[in-house]
Amino acid sequence: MESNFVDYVKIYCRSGKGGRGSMHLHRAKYQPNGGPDGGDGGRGGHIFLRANHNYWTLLHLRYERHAFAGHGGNGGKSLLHGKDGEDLYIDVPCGTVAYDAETGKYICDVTEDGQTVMLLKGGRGGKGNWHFRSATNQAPRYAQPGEPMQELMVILELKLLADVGLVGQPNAGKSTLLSALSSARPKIAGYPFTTLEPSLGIVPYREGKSFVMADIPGIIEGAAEGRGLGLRFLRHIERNSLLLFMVPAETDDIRAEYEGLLHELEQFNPALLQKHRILAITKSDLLDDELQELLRPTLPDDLPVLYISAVSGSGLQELKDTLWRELNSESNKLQAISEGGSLIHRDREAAQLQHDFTDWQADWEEDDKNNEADDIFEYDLEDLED
Ligand SMILES: Nc1nc2c(ncn2[C@@H]2O[C@H](COP(=O)(O)OP(=O)(O)OP(=O)(O)O)[C@@H](O)[C@H]2O)c(=O)[nH]1
Ligand SMILES: [Mg+2]
Repeated sequence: MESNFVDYVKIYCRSGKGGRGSMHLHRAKYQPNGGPDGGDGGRGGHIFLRANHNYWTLLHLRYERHAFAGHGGNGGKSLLHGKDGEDLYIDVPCGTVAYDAETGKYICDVTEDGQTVMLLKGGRGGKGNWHFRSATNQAPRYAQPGEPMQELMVILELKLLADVGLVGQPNAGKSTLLSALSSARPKIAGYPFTTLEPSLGIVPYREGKSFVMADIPGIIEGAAEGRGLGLRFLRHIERNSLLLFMVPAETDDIRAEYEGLLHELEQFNPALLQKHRILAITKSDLLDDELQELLRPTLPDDLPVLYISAVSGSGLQELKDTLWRELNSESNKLQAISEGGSLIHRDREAAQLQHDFTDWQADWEEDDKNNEADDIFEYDLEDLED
C-alpha cells in the first residue's frame, strides 16, 4: 500500500532566464536614421517556497520532479519591454524545511501560513540598445542578453509542528491516548507498529484553548541507527516543545524502559534531551491503587510522572493540566526561542545525500538535453551589472 504521509521530496528547480534586450533601429519614411528604440527584456520568473495551511504533507508534490519558472520575454522595437516571466510558488505545509540536495546545506524553512521565501531568483532582463545611445554612438548595434536562469536541486522535508510529541515503544498506547484526547482517529491495535506514519491531533483544553499533539510510530532500541521505523520519524519530534514519554503499567522495569527511550533520542540528536519531558505510565487500569503506590519509589524522579488510562479516562485531566502548565512555563518558552535555530538548521547527512543523488541524476541530464536548444546566445555577466 502506498502511504499518503509524504514528508520528503526532491525537486529540480529552475528560475526563468531574463529576456534579451532588443537592438532595433527605428526607421520611418522621412527618418532614415531614427535612432535606437530597442526595448529591455523582461525578467525571468522567481521560484518561491510558500507555507500553506491547507496542506498537511508533501503528498501533492510527490510526482512533481521539476519546478520551472517562466522565462522573460525579449524586448522589442519602439521601446517595447519584454514580458516578465511567470513566478512559481511551491506550496508546502507549515513546518517544511528546504535543503540544497547537493551540499546538504540548510536553505530556509517556512512555518507561518502564507510565509514566502525566494528559493531562486529569475535572471534580470537585458537592456535594449536604446540605453546605450551616446554622442559618439548614436546607433548602437548591440543590446544586452538576459541573465541566465539559476538551477537548484532542492530537498523539502516536513517537520511536524506539534506542541507535544508522544514518545514510546510500540504498543505503549500512544494512538489510544491521542484518540482519547483529540478528535484524531489513528489506528489502534494490540500489536506493535500499528502506527506507521505520524498523525496530529488538536487537544481541546479549558476555555477554548488547545494544543497540538503528535503521535509518531513506536521507538525501539536501535531506532537511531534505523531499526524499526527508526530515524525517519524521529525528526518529527525535533520541533515539539514538550515530549510525553509513555511506558505501559505492566512493564517489568518502567525506569529502564524510560531510560532506553531517552538513550535512543540522545543517539539521534542530543539536543532532544534539552526538551521538557513528562512521563505517563499508561494502561494504569491494569494496576490497582495499592500497586501504583508500591511502584512509586521505583519510578524516575527527575520529571513529572503520572498514572493514566486512556481506556478508563483516569488521570487524563491531570495529564492535560500538566502538559498545559509545562507548555506555558517560562523556562520552556525561553528554551524554545534560544534553541529553535540550532535544531532545525542542522544540515543533512552527506552520506544519505550521496545515496539520494544517484536516482535523480539521470532525470536531470535528460532534462538538460531537452532545454539546451533555446539557449543560443552568450552571456556577458559583467555587462549586466547595474
Ligand atoms: N487496558 C488498557 N489498554 C490500553 C490502554 N491504552 C491502549 N491500550 C491497548 O494497548 C494496545 C496498543 O495501543 P495503541 O494505542 O495502538 O499503541 P501505540 O503506542 O500507538 O502502538 P504503535 O502504534 O504500534 O506504536 C491496544 O490494544 C490498546 O487497546 C489503556 O489505557 N488501558
Ligand atoms: Mg500507534
